[in-house]
Amino acid sequence: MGTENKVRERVFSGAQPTGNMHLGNYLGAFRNWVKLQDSFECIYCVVDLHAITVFQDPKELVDQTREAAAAFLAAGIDPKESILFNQSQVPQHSELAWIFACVARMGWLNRMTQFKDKAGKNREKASVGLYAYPTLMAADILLYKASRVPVGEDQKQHLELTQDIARKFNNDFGVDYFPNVEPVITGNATRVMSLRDGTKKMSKSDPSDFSRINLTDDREAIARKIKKAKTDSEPLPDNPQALKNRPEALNLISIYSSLADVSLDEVCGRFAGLGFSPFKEALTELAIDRLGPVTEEMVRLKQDPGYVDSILRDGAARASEIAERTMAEVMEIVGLLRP
Ligand code: AQP
Repeated sequence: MGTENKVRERVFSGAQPTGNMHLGNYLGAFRNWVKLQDSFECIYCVVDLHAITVFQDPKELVDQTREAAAAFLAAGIDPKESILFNQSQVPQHSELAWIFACVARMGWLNRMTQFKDKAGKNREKASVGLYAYPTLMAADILLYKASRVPVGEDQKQHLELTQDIARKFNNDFGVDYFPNVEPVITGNATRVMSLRDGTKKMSKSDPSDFSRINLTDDREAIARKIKKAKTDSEPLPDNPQALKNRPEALNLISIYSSLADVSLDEVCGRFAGLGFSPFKEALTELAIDRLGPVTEEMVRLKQDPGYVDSILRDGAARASEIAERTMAEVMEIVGLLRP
């Protein structure tokens, strides 16, 4: 069914083209996005303007943008069903972000933990864009008046800020214009952790390639990384509660549970009392089985940039129709003259 026939709630989500898409993006985001296509009008965006809040090599950024779009497609996003585009092709994202920068309060942004994590001790040297990132994210979502946003656990705070911005905008201007936005956080792997350190999020920007499984990794690479994944010396427990102080074990068991679509209890039941070696073998087999079709499609799409570009161009044209309408209405509400 085409998007024009759906009178359903709208879903928006995005991912930054900042490097290799990984298992965390797949389990925490893409796989859930695919499921939502049947029930909602979905808009999925490669958020390249977010990516440049940290310096990106221009030549690499172009390739990374195509690669991110390829990851969406390989995971099962259907570009006929959903709108798939890259953010910078629709300039209204930046326009609305400015208006939201004037609505959001400094105190709200000062509380954002992702900025503190990413800026680290070098806060004075971080870009203004990195600080204002959540106002652009609010614009991405509200430009399409999306009411559901599927994300990993890490984005929850930014979504709360989006809700605050929508409420304040409606309040300040005495309108009931932007909808309430609900985060959709599902699955057993809402926060996939690094394979080298179970207390750190699996991330594209981690300098160690062994910390993550990339969606471009072949079977050998997947097997090597799981084999080398950090564990502890205890056998696997018979219940998930016993994993409380064992972050690496919890991470691997959560990954298994998510890939196999079974509960943590069931995974513990299957492997209770065994060492990590047989568990890792089973996890490797499962990961290769589930990720194989995705990684093969990624490789195929990487060889066809013209096709990926045409999908992004078409998606941007469809997104622009909605974005132009919203922006015209917002400018009228705010009192910005357009003779
Ligand atoms: N480790 C993760 N576990 C579960 N979900 C995750 N997501 C990202 N990492 C994990 C979810 O994937 C979507 C796209 O995220 P993103 O790539 O735009 O931003 P990010 O969260 O900043 O990802 P990275 O890998 O950590 O990128 P860098 O290193 O560039 O900052 C989001 O829904 C996110 O929740």
